Amino acid sequence: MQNGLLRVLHFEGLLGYQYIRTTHGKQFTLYSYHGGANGWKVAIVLEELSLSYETIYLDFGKQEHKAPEYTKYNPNGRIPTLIDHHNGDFVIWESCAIILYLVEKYDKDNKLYVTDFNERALVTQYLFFQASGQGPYFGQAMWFNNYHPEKIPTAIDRYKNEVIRVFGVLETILTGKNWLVGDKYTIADLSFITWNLVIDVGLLDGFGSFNMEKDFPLVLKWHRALCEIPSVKRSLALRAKLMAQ
Ligand SMILES: N[C@@H](CCC(=O)N[C@@H](CS)C(=O)NCC(=O)O)C(=O)O
Repeated sequence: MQNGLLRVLHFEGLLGYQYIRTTHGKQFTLYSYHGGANGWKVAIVLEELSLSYETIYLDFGKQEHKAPEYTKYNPNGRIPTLIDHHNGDFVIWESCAIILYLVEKYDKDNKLYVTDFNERALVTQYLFFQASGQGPYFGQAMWFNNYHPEKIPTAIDRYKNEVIRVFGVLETILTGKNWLVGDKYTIADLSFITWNLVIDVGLLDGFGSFNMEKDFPLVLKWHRALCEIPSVKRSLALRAKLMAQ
């Protein structure tokens, strides 16, 4: 198990962040939220690259992600944010930009990246697709289905249909291949994992004629294969543990 997963820190207040940031001795500080999808995307890549990091889980209930002590790093007031203490405390946010930064700077063997120029462009294409086409729509589907104070059937249907449409796009892309780009998994594949977890939370159960196994077998196979990667397994197990607390 890598460094970042060994310790889960609980803070009484934001002052603790500054303290831990300068004392934990790891290369990176990752600001995250245990229940969110996007912070785990970064944790998975840090784990895969065996980079040392300390995760600070913000308390959304206390609005810590909107407090100035955090928005001085990320003016968007969302997680994740990564600080690279080996690069002059360089601060970067937006999960796909973070994982691109990590592979470009630290993945010397291209374990999670590719060398060919066109293939790199395709990795970027899929990262944009994930960040603009998958994450926000899957997130809205979860929000309107599970958390919005009123039940608005048109909003629920709109976003559930979009989840199904995106699965359809991925099914087409994966036809005849195992991974999105080239012959191995890259950050492009890893970026989709945490939102694809909606497959197992019953979001689409009973919705129209939706049937994951029948309609999107390649997406399911791809997602299951990604979830079997040891670093992914570790991150998802920690996520499940923290969410159960
Ligand atoms: N496109 C951003 C999305 C970030 C995002 O929406 N993060 C969620 C948690 S997964 C968040 O911070 N939500 C709090 C809020 O919206 O106030 C990324 O990929 O980093």
